[in-house]
Amino acid sequence: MSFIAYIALGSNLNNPILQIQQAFTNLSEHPDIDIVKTSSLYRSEALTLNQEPQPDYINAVAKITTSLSAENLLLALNKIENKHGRERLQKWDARTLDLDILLYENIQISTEVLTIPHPEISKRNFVLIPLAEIAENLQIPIFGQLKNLLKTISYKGINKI
Ligand code: ROI
Repeated sequence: MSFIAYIALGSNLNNPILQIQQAFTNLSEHPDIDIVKTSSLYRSEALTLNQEPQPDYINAVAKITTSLSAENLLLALNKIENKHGRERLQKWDARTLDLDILLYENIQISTEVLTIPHPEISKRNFVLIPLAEIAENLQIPIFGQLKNLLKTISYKGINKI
């Protein structure tokens, strides 16, 4: 069986452009993951808690197919993050690499470790704008049409690179 999923990539430490490019390579080299499409890379102002300053992020998204369950896909993504020296300090800290499952088929899951669709998907321009580049007609469980979500976000502070 092969399942469609969308992954968000983000980095704002240690050469973020290279981190994202290498993460695409890591995903494509995984035996149970195939990349179908990748978005451009975007430079985006950090969204932070209490506007504490952080370096800009590089963000992108990928459409993949995988034989892994959502839980095992998360474990595979965590392994790739760890290869990139990701340290889990605090939720809103700067990071070398963040890989989030945005969507997995049309499932809805909410456990301690995994919530799909990603709960912040509808608010984040650095997710929705690259997603629109590769899947403009996407229908997102709970949140609705991507096209409608795009009408509600700011286009400031994000640039395709
Ligand atoms: N801000 C931007 N612009 N991009 C991210 O990927 C990102 N990731 C995060 C927080 C700290 C919420 N801010 C971000 O985890």
